[in-house]
Amino acid sequence: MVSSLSTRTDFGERAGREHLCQEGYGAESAQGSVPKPTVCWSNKRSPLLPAEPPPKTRPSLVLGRLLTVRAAVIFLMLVLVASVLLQAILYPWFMGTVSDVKTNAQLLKGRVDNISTLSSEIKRNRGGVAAAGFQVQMVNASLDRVRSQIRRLETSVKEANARLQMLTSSWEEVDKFNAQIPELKRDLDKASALNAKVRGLQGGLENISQLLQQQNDILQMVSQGWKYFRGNFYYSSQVTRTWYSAQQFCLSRDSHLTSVTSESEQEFLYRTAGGLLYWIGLSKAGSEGYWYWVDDSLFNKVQSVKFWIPGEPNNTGNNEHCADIKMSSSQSWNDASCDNEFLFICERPYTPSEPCQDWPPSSNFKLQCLLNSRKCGSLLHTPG
Ligand SMILES: [Ca+2]
Repeated sequence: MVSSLSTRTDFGERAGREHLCQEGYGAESAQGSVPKPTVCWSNKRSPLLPAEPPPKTRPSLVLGRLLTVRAAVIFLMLVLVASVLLQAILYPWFMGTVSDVKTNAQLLKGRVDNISTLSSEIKRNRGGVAAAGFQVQMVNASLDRVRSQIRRLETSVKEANARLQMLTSSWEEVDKFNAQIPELKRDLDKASALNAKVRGLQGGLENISQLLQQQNDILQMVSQGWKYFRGNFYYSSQVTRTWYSAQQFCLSRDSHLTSVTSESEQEFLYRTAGGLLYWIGLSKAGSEGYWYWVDDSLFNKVQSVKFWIPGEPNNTGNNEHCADIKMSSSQSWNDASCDNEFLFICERPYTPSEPCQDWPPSSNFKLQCLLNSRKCGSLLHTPG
């Protein structure tokens, strides 16, 4: 395609100037017009050039303007078509974009609403947060206390572990002792059996000791002139005394004039008297003259009837208030004047003396017994 070459020359407007310029137009192509250099020349007539004919300016100027208008119209049409095409193409895209913007705007509005709601909730929860902060402080304080307690517990656990180790070592020793327990138990059983035997022997020895002590007491009394009969000692005097004097003598020997409370004792006494007169501890008291035993034994009047000599007591001269053994018979009692001087029989019950601590008995056992025992001490007195 070959572009048209146009020349614009404006001589009237540049009248008076010393130079004229002509703008060139290159060939138009798809890439546009190619600029051409401007050619200028002076308006002064060169003396070398021939004389120029007068210019024909009117028809070329109209043609140029028509071309210019046509080009402008074409350009406007192109612009119009392009705008229509662009509008047809871009409008749906633009509407879709607007729709997207609206959607995004709604989403943003919803998020803003959510943020507002969250803000109000945050405001409402601010008080709760403060309370929660206070509670957190309380919890922290509690945690501090718990930590201190945990430290104390750890210390206690360490101490307990140390004690546990000590106990473990002690327990091993206990195990050793436990292993020895059966043997110790057998030894203990043997010791218990031996202890029982020893206790039996000790009881037998105590009985023997008591018998020996009793025999020793009896021998001591017998050696001093006393006779032993069924738990009582009896002393038959060698001199005569009145009834009261005889009682005083017996009292001085820790005894009384004898009482008679059984047939066997009656028989023992009259056999001891051998037919001689011996005061016994029977006397009368009170205005009625009731008989009584001077050692406070109970006087059995019924039983005693068979001990009197038949016809006695007769209270001769109303002066016989004391009793004596007169006959060597079961019926041997007679009442007589208390002022009479007769032999007399003292009686004292046997009470075991305190056992002597010196066991087994040594050579001076008797002497120690006599010195250490109240009972034995009384044996030092010998009836006269
Ligand atoms: Ca008489």
